[in-house]
Amino acid sequence: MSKKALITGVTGQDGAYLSKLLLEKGYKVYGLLARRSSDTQWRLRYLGIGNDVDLMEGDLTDLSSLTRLLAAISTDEVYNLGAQSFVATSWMQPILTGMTTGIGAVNLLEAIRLTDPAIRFYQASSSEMFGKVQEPVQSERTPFYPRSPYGVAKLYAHWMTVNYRESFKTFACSGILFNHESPLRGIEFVTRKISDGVARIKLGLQRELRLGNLEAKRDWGYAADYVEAMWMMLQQKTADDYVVATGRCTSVREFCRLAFSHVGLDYEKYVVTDKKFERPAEVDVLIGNPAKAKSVLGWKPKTSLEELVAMMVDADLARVASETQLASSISAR
Ligand code: NDP
Ligand code: GDR
Repeated sequence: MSKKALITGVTGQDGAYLSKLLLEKGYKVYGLLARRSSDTQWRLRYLGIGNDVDLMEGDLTDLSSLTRLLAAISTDEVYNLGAQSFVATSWMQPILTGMTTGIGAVNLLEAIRLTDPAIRFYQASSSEMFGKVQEPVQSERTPFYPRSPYGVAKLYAHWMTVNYRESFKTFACSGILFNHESPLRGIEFVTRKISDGVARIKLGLQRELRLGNLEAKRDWGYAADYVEAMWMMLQQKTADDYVVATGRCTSVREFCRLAFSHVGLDYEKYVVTDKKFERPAEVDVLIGNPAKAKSVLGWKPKTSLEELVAMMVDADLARVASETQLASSISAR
C-alpha cells in the first residue's frame, strides 16, 4: 500500500517541490487548500503535477477544518509548510502572522493528537529563529534570538513541536531550514525580485532595480534539494530537529553581481537602494552548520549558488519574454 501525506502550504514554493518529490516516491498526496478569491495553483502546474495532488479545503487557523480533514484521509505523514512567510509583512500583520505561522502549527498538532497520534509531523522551522545570531555559525544547539514577529511565531511553533514530542510522544520533527530559493520563489523575496528585475532590465522593460539593505548576508540553497531533507526526517527511527543549510554565506550585493553578470550586465549601473525596503530590525547574517543533517540523514545540498542564480535568471528571462509576447499578440488583435 502506498503511503499518504498531507501538505499544508501546498501552493507555496516548498509545497510544490515536496508534492513532486512525494508523488515520485509513489505517495498519495493531499494538499490543504486555503480559500482564496483567485487561482493559487500555478506552481503545481509549472511542475506538471496540477492534477496529481488531491486538494482539500481548509485553513491552518481553523482547527475544525484540520480535524475533519485528518479524520477523512487517514494519512501517514503531515508536512506543515503553510505560513505567513514574508518577514517584512510580519511587522504590518503581527497578529495574523502569529495566528497562522504560530498557532496554525499547534492547531495541526492538536488535530493529530485528537484524530490519529501515530501520524508523523514535520514543522517548517526557520533560520529566522536565530535572528540576532548568538554564534557565528548556527547549529541545532545555538540559542535563538528572533528579530521579527515572523521569527517569534516560528519559534513558538518550533518549541510546541518539541513539546508535543516530549509530552505526547508525537513523532514530530522540526527542520530549521535556512533560505532556499528557486524559479518558484515568491516575487516579494529578494532573490526572485533580483532575478525578475535582471530579466526585465535585460529585455528592456525596466531601467533600475530598487532594493533595501544590500549588505545583509544569507545562506542560500535550492528549494528542491531542501524538500528532500524534510522527507528524510520523517523516515528516521526517532523524531529530532535538524539544521538544513549549505554552510556558505553570500551578501545581497554579491547575489546581485552574480545575477546581472549572468546576462552580461554590471549590477552597479542598475541597482538603486531605497529605504522603503529596509526593515524595522534586520537579521544581518546567517550561516548554517548542516553537519547533523549530513551525518544522520545522509543529506547534502546538490546545487551551487552559481547554478541556482543561473537557473532563476534563465527561468525569469523565459517567463518575462513569453508574457511580453503574449501581451503584444493580444494588443495586435
Ligand atoms: P510560501 O510563502 O511560498 O508558501 C506559503 C504557503 O502557506 C502558501 O501555500 C499559502 O497559501 C499557505 N498559507 C498561508 N496562510 C495559510 C492559512 N491560513 N492556512 C493554510 N495555508 C496557508 O512559503 P515557502 O514555500 O517558501 O516556505 C514553506 C514554509 O517553510 C513556510 O512555513 C516558511 O515560513 C518556511 N520556511 C521557508 C524558508 C525559505 O527559505 N523558503 C526557510 C525556512 C522556513 P496561498 O498560496 O493560498 O497563500
Ligand atoms: P528572509 O528573505 O527575510 O531572509 O526570509 P528575503 O528574501 O525577504 O530577505 C533576505 C534579505 O534581503 C534583504 N533585502 C531585501 N529583501 C526583500 N524581500 N526585498 C528587498 O528589496 C530587499 N533588499 C534587501 C532583507 O532585508 C533580508 O536581510 C526568508 C523567508 O522565506 C522566510 O519565510 C524564511 O523563514 C527565511 O527566509 C529563512
